[in-house]
Amino acid sequence: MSTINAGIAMVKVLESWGVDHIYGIPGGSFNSIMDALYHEKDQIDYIQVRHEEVGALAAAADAKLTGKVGAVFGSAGPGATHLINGLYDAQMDHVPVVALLGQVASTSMNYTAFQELNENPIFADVSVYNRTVMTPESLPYVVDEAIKAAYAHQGVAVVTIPVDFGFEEIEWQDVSNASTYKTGVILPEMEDVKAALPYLEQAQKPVLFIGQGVRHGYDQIKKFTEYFKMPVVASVLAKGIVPDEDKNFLGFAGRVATKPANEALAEADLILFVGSDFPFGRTFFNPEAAFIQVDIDAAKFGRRHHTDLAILGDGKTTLENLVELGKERSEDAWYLANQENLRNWRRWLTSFEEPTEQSIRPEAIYKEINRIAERDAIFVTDVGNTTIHSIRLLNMTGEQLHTTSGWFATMGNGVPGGIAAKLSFPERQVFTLSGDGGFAMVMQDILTQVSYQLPIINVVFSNYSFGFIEAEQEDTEQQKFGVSLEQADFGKACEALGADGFTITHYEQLRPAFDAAAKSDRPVVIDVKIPNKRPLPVEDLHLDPRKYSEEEIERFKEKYEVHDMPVLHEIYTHHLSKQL
Ligand SMILES: Cc1ncc(C[n+]2csc(CCOP(=O)(O)OP(=O)(O)O)c2C)c(N)n1
Ligand SMILES: [Mg+2]
Repeated sequence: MSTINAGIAMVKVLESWGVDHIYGIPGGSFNSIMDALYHEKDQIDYIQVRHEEVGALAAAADAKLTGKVGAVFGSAGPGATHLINGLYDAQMDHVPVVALLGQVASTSMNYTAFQELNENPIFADVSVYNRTVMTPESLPYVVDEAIKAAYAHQGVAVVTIPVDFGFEEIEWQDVSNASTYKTGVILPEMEDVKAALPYLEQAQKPVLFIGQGVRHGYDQIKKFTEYFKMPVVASVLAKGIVPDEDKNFLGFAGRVATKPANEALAEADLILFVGSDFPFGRTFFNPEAAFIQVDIDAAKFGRRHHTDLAILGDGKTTLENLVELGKERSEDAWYLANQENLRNWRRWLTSFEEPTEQSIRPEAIYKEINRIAERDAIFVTDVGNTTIHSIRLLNMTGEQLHTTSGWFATMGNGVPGGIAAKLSFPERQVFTLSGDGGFAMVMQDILTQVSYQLPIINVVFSNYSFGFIEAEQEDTEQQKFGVSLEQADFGKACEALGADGFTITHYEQLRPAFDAAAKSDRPVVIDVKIPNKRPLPVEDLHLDPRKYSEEEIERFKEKYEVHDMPVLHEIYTHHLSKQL
């Protein structure tokens, strides 16, 4: 009988599932597994982060970008509880992550030992699998079960490991199920697909809404929108699936959103909602619209809008089937009006790219990012006004990837996501885009980028404010309170951490800094000082003469510098009159 160290046997299970790096910070309760990671260091990279939350957010980002299970650990007590934010991010964006937690030795457990936490209840809510290992022999088995559960339920699997078990010798057995693991797609029933056809025929103002469930489905989406002549809107997590230049891609709905998308959804008489759980449907979708929902998870049907027809099955296949079976629609006023509304919107955005005043607008910064971005670059955006800017202004090619903390929307996901992107895709160019609030939450991990020599371009948008929340305080007419931020020179600070640092206060400095970033083979931090101006609140546009007085409209236009952007209704009416 051959034997093996239980910790090493467990790490080999991780390897069998293709885990090639794991984030964490060691601690006394994790020493046996650290030793196992040392022995397996040629197969799996240990990535030392400077805060466990960064490790957990990075593991979640790995999973979002690759579809593969992300891995992270934390030592008993504080190391473990530091993981919580990243694990919730994985849970809420539905991606597989395995988290290993240190625990005091089995012989000390339940003696109220130093750093001993009852970890299972703490991690119960965030996880789809949550066990404390009970014997050294079961350690590899439990981790295999955990990873299977993480994949099967697209969620977080937590394994708590009493430190002594990792030091034991156990009988060698290959317990991994990685090589036989199977997933499948649920295909839609043809009857359900056929039931959708009359809706498509009768609709006058149809909109396709896609979520991350239609990832890699651009071919199907493009064919569908062009065949049925309808515009398409995406959830934020689906940014990048449809290239931003597509003539029918109206952008995003809600507050982190675009004008053409919100307007189309408010006016639509049919919404085909595919592979999404977009949470704000009841606010932004026309409540009267007919609604067809396509999803592989029946629990999501009807959650966001009354549903006339539910199609249980894969989104891409459903779109393909509809094109095969349905009648082509011809270009109509709705189709053309949405394209025109979109062109106006894009023209309006680009009108701010050139300097007209001394302060630097985000549009000018994104112009630089788009200029130096490689065809397959990866972008990770933090949470705040920067998310609004990224979804509006990143001009993605279709080969590029974008992610953020979509549902949990935790600040501080940018720098960790950048680390994950570069480790998972070392050959691809990586950007992180953060506000000054989000960046300061995790900026210590620029040190991680430095110590692993990860060339990541980190852009900080410094408006000296929790801008996104300041806008909310404005909306509710309360005092601005607790939202202004200390001014810091992040370029200089990060240079002191070992990165290439730039702090930009004038337009002329922008281009050289981005040129240098494009060439650098080291982590770069570009801190750009921007005015504390609120992005156009497309969730509450005061532009429609049917709803607002002329004075209200003028005041709104002046405040947000709106020009040459009639509302969709006006454009549509104009196209209708041309058709007659
Ligand atoms: C961890 C966390 N804390 C608080 C919030 C609430 N919140 C959402 S956006 C935001 C402000 C973000 O500020 P900053 O990073 O400077 O970006 P800005 O909006 O100024 O561009 C806050 C506090 C959050 N989403 N996550
Ligand atoms: Mg800010």
